[in-house]
Amino acid sequence: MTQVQLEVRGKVAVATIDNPPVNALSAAVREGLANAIKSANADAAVAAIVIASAGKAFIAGADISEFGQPPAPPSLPEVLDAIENSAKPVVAAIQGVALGGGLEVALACHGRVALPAAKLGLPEIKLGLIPGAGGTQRLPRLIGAAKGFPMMLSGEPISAGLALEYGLLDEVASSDVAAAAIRLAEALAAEGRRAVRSAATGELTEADREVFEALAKDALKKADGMPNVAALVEAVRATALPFAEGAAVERRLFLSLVADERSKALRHVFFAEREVAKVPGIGPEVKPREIASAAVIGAGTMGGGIAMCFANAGIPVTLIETAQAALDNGVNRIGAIYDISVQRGSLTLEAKAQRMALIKPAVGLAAAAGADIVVEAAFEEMGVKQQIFGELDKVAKPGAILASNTSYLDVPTIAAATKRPQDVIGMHFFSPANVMKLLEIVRPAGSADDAIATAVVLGRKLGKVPVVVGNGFGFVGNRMLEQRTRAAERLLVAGALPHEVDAALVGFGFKMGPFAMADLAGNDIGWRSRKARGLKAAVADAICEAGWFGQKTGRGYYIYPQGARAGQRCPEVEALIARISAEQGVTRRSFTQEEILARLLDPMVNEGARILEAGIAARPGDIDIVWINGYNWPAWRGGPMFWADSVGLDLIVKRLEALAAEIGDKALEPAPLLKRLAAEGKGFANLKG
Ligand code: T1G
Repeated sequence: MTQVQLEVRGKVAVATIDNPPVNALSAAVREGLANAIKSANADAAVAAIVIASAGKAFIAGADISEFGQPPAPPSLPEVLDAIENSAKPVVAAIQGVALGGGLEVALACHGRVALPAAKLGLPEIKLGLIPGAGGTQRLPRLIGAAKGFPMMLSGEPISAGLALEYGLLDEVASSDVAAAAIRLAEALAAEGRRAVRSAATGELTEADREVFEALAKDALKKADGMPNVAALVEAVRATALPFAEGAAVERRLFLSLVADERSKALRHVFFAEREVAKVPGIGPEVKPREIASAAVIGAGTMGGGIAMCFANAGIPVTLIETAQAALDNGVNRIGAIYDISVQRGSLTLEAKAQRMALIKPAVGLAAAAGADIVVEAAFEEMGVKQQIFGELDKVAKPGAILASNTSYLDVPTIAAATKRPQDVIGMHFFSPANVMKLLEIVRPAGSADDAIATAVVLGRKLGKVPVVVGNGFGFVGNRMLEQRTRAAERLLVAGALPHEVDAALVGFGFKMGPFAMADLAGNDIGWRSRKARGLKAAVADAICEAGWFGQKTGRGYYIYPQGARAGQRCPEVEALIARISAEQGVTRRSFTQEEILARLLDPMVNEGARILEAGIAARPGDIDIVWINGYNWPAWRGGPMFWADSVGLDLIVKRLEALAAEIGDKALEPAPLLKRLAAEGKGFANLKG
């Protein structure tokens, strides 16, 4: 079935794109559009043409899944040239989104009409690209670079109203956008004109160029090494050339970015973020439960942050503590956090008041009685959690979902404290809960499918990226983080210093390295957890035994003079590390940044393979999404499993085998799945969820 239907209404040929779900510009759509323009121009009864769409979007852009495939003709620029050079005027009828190539189609038209709710944008920058079908040439020529460049740099869509104001639209139609477009097309034909304002021939004024150059200078400073920002500047500058030459500059830059590893990683993340919403075994027939109210147990840092998530989403939430003083502290902390947003101008005082009004403080679990979902965020100790869930079982209403925010404890053991294990799940938020996007939804065997479906829908409503994970120590993120933490400790004993280890990860693209992160979070947290599990870490334990808990004590792995945020190297810590190496009979040696990176990340990838073997994560992409949204793995590196594929699993297997032999730790040997994929010359990408 062709994806572009052509019908003649009066003297106007209407080409309707129909390529569910979002009318991406597949090869069939491009061909259908080219044929529609050609046959409409050949039809003497036709005076003008309208490009319309079926479904919820005008056009969501080029078909991202086609990138990296051999190009299928006609190319999008060829189709757009056919539209622009059509002897008969072509008008775009825009409903829903006109994004990327979709807006570029509209820009090649001779007129543009949209519904009030339409959104128009060029988001290519978010995929590590730039517009590749004339957008960098036509948009500035139509609305100026002072407005066009920021639109392409942010990648954010604008409303139909603003687009009209900019001159990007000729009309906003209150309803029936196709009829309005037909009227405009007929008017252009009757006047013998082809374009309201042609996007290809508009010239930028000198003043406009000056504004653009200032914006470009600022953008280049903040580019963070991403090549597409410089490419965007170069392409927009090329609007000073004749259109065809400028378009050639844009195409060259675009094609080089399509081949860039960073863009490939961002395109992988685009699809992985959508795949993660598909939970194996839970289809659209599983209806989520209604969540009209919530309760949070525990008003500490996590509980308060979780309560804020509900309030921010407009869901009334009862915040419960065991004593009034702790409750007051929790509520005051929430108010103070909102005040920071008010001071920054990202929240109005009125909005703060509305959100605070949605948070109902209460002492005692009985206050959870009416809630549709209860999230427990109490002390990370199994006995405490079992006591709370046993109580909740008595007070919570039938059908309420009982979720624990535990970061690594066994959820079925918690569920066993109730008579309703099917309603008990994990909802692992990441600190600060009101900021971090990741939400691990722990799906223990025996949990009800609709409870999980509810948590996924609710997670998205709370503005999170929900990832359903299996029950198992540390679930996905913390289980892999533990591998990196152990690896970092081993590196210190073997000869590296904290700042060298941290520099390797910061150089890779993380915001902070493991030791700066530990100092920020508090070294005593890991110390308490290790003691509870009978684990040892010579350097980390010695740091804590000295009371060097990190920023909160003015020193940890680093020294923080006068509470400075950036730590300085600490000679006492480095002497302590050298002493521990000697005690362990280790002859210290230096490590390159590449060696440090491999020793930190390979064991994480290995643990990811074990997580996949155990079915704790459904897909490698889910693990990537966990690390990007929960631990600031740089999105343009694609996540740990994508990165492993880009390194080559055979090389990772070799490095792990050598490391395991050097350390004498069999746990570091490559997981069977990793060895199998490497032996088959495959990557994690070959595993389909
Ligand atoms: N290509 C291929 N598939 C796409 C797609 C696209 N551009 N956009 C969405 N999908 C799929 C998506 O994977 C999902 O699939 C389904 O559609 C619904 O998406 C030459 C080079 C349009 C706002 O970056 O922002 O044009 O999971 O869950 O929440 O210069 O999708 O159902 O199988 O996101 O309603 C530029 C990307 C491309 C826009 C709809 N365009 N898309 O959001 O649904 S590059 C973009 C979106 C380009 C040109 C350049 C959103 C949406 P499945 P969804 P949604």
